[in-house]
Amino acid sequence: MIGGDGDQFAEGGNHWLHAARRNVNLTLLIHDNQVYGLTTGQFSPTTNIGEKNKATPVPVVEAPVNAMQLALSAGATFVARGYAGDNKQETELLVEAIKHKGFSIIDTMQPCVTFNHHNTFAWFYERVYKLQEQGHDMTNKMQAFERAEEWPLRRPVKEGEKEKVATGIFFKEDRPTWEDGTPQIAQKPLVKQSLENIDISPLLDELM
Ligand SMILES: Cc1ncc(C[n+]2csc(CCOP(=O)(O)OP(=O)(O)O)c2C)c(N)n1
Ligand SMILES: [Mg+2]
Repeated sequence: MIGGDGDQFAEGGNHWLHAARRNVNLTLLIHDNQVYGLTTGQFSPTTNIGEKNKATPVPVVEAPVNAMQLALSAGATFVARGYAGDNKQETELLVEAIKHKGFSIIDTMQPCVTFNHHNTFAWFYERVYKLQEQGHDMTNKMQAFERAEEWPLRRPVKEGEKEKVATGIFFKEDRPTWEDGTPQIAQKPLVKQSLENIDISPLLDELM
């Protein structure tokens, strides 16, 4: 499943939260360019405070969603942040997310070269670091929350301050998937299952 930051954190936000809670075995890839690109650059739920552009001339005052913390608290069992300027890492994350049994999410920071002239490739390049090179324990949910708290900021950036943007796998755990709990649809979906030879008379008798 793929979508933009507007799709996945605004209009479609409710859908994946429940897929994460249920630990449905699917992978959600978010192309996070921090704007509504298709509709010409309006600010989105992941736009940083203080941003402005042609479509949003007044600086953004709203705090952005914290995608990693949202996914962790919703119950996602594989939570990662990618950066489109690092193909090797992105490939590894995609492979691991798809291999993971359960709900996996990768929020990939993918600068919008047309409408976001602040969070550019160069901006990210100076701020990203790799969790997997810093001894991060991806089995520790509280540690994942702490790393996720670093960015995005919920306040304006201070003079001379340089954010730290963690990338890689924040969290991974195994827990039963939604499919594990619904073996009746393991072979084919309900809609494709035969309605022949189903006797509902005992049920009707019980209700009579
Ligand atoms: C339910 C709904 N609301 C609004 C729209 C209008 N709309 C189309 S694209 C878009 C912006 C999508 O932004 P994002 O998901 O960040 O994708 P991007 O264009 O940046 O890749 C919006 C609001 C829509 N298609 N559906
Ligand atoms: Mg977008």
